[in-house]
Amino acid sequence: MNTVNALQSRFGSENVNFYAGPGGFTAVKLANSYGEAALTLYGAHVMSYTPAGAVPVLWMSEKSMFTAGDPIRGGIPVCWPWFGPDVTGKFGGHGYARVSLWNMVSAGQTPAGETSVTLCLEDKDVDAKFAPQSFKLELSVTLGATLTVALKIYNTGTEELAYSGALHSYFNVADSAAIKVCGLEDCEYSDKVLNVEGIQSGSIVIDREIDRVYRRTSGSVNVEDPVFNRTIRIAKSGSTSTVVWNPWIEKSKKMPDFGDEEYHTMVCVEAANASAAGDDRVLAPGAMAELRQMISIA
Ligand code: TA6
Repeated sequence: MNTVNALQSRFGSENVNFYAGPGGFTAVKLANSYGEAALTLYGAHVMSYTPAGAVPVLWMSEKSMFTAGDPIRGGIPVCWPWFGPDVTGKFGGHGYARVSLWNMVSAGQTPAGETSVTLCLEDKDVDAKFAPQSFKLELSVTLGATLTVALKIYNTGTEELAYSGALHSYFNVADSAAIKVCGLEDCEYSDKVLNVEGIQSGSIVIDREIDRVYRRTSGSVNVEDPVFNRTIRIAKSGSTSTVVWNPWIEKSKKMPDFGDEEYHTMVCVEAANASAAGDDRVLAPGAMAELRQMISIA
């Protein structure tokens, strides 16, 4: 039972409060001395993250949909078991995890005063049309000096489980044309806009549509925002591919759930297991893998 009252009585505390979120999906707000974050059980989707005394770190489109079957535009979409288009062409991009209803597993406080929740999704919870293999996902969100989002993938079946995925994080910036995305210098990338391969020269500046999958990346990425006078630091583990995306002018106009001018205030930096970078995974029966992103500001 995923009702607000049932979950509040079982998992709620002064730091963990459930509420009727956007679209009527049950959501949960985490709050402590470090700041606030909120996620909806729909897609186990982190919708917001605001460190204490700071400007929100995650971005959410004012035109995002919150309807069953449609992805949320902003926050941290959990893309799994495929990142990018569905190879069969039968389903939408970026997998079914982000359009499925997850279940609460646990909530609690760490001795350091961090607040953590864990949600899960299993093959039995997924619409049969996707014909999911046996799997279990657990998404843990920990609000502390860093927001840590960890996706554990368990192969609960007897066959190998092949997948790709991403934590498709949308970051809030004052002016995307003024930021620098640093940390991917000299990395090879596939440019999905120009359909070329390249090597990153210097930091990334946003002056056009950018949709790049960077390969053999393991370090952190910094989004330097001179207008908000801050740097968003994005570290990761369990990934060797990083995606950077801004739709810019024309693509923004083509997306109904994305305001025509909203490209000015966002950039996606994604911890991925992207097949375009050879970073898709195969999990042996009984094995577990984790994809993790750690977000902080300085
Ligand atoms: O991560 C970048 C990307 O793959 C872009 O190609 C763009 O399609 C974006 O994801 C958004 O995808 P969505 O299916 O959420 O509209």
